[in-house]
Amino acid sequence: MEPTSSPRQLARETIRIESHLDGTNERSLADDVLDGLTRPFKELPPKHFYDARGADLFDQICDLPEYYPTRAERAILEERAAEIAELTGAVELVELGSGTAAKTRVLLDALQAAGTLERYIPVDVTESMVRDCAKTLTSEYPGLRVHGVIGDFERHLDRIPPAAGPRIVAFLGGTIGNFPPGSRRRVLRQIAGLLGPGDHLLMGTDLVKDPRVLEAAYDDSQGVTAAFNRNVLHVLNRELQADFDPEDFDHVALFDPHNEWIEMRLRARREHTTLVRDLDLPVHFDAGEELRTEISAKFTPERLQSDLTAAGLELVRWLTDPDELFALSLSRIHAH
Ligand code: AVJ
Repeated sequence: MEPTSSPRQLARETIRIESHLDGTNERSLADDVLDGLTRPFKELPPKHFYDARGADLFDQICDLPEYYPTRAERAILEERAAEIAELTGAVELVELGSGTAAKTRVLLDALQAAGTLERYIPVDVTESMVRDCAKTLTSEYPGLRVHGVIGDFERHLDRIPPAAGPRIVAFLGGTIGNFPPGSRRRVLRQIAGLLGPGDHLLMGTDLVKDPRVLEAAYDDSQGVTAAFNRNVLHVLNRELQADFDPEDFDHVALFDPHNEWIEMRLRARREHTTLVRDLDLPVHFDAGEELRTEISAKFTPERLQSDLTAAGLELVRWLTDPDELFALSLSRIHAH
C-alpha cells in the first residue's frame, strides 16, 4: 500500500473498466435466432451458451475426465510460460474471453518473474468476471494495472487501448475452433490488427486425434455437456420468451472427419412446434430434426499455418503437450 495515496486513489490508478454492452447483446441473440431457426438446416451460434448457468456448466466440463483440452493447455503453459515471457518481452497481456482468468496467472507469473509485467487487459462479455478478476489480480500482483474491457471480441476489439509496449494477445481455450473456416480467418485478421511489430498472438487450438477421444470429450458419461448443450434452450426461453422443453431434445456430438471438427446438435425427440414469443416466431421441428449448436474445429499444424498466413500472421513457436492433444501457437504479424 502506498502511504501517500488513499485506497480509493490507488484503486482509480490501478483499475480501469469500460463497458461496451448496451442493448446490442440481446439484439444479437434475437437476430441469430431469427436467422438461425428459419434456415433449412437449423443453427445457433455457440456464444449464446454462456449465461451464468452456461458458464458454470462450462467450468464443470473443464474438470471432466473426458475433457482433456483445459488440462493439456494448462500443462503447456506451465511448461513454456518462461520461454514465452523471454521471447516476447511483453509488458502487457491482452486476453480475449478472459473468463475467470484461471490460466492467466501462469502467464502473469512468468512476465512478473521476467520483470516486464505492467498491465493486464481482460476482454469478456461477462461484467462480473472482468470486475472480479481486476480486483483479485491487482491485489495478487503489486504494481499491476488492469484495464478491463467488457465487450464481445467479435465486435469490440477497437475498444482495446493502444499498446504501452510489447504485448501478448492471448486467445486461449481453443475458442477460435468455434468459427467455421471463413469467419475464422476474418476473426484472426481482426485480432492481427491488435498487433504491431514486436507483439505476439498466443492462441490455443485443439488438435486432430482419434475420433473416439474427441467424441467422448463432447459427450461425457455424467451428461454435463448434454446439460450445457440444452442450456441454450433455457437461454432462449428466458431472453426471448420461447417455450422450448429442453427435454424434447437429445444431445448429439459427432466428429466430422472431412471438416475435422466436432459438431454438437440438439435432436428433436418428437415432432413439435415451439413459439419464440418475443419474435412472434413459430419454429417447427420434425421428429429427429437437428439444430446445430456448435462446431469445434480440431487443427493440424499445417491447417493452423495456412489460417495464420491468410490472416497476415507468421508462426514463431508451436508448443504442444507430450501426447500432442493440444497446441499453443505463438505468432506475429508477417514482416514484409
Ligand atoms: C470453449 C469453445 C473451446 O469447443 O471445446 C466444451 C466449448 N463445448 N464442450 C470447446 C465446449 C462443449 C469449448 N470452447
